[in-house]
Amino acid sequence: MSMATVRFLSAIIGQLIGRHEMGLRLILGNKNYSSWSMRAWLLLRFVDTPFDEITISLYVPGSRAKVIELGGQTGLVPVLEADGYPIWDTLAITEYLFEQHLRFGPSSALRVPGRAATLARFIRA
Ligand SMILES: N[C@@H](CCC(=O)N[C@@H](CS)C(=O)NCC(=O)O)C(=O)O
Repeated sequence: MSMATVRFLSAIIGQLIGRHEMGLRLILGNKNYSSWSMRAWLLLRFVDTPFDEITISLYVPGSRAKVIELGGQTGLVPVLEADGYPIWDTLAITEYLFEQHLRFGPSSALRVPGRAATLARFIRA
């Protein structure tokens, strides 16, 4: 059983027995080279919430396998592990942080017609 599976199962068991493992962990590449990593990191800094960082050396043998081992299903960074659950896409990370910190994000006028589409423009601009 992989470490990612163990973490996933222990998070579910923790929820079931009422032990809630809090915390955010961002798995990212070098911010100088990985703009996707930088975006997720900036969003986390922007919402002003504490998080741990794990930096992975990208584009070397085994780097994708390392990310997969840590829970990122595509092997790409960034991955945000939130309460034990890996969120492995920048847009999904953005949506999660938006749900947790409603003050962050585009103004309500910009949210229609589709929040995901709007957020996609917001982070990819
Ligand atoms: N759709 C992904 C794209 C992530 C992505 O392309 N990450 C690049 C770094 S900027 C990566 O992990 N590259 C490593 C590789 O290709 O092995 C997202 O939005 O997070």
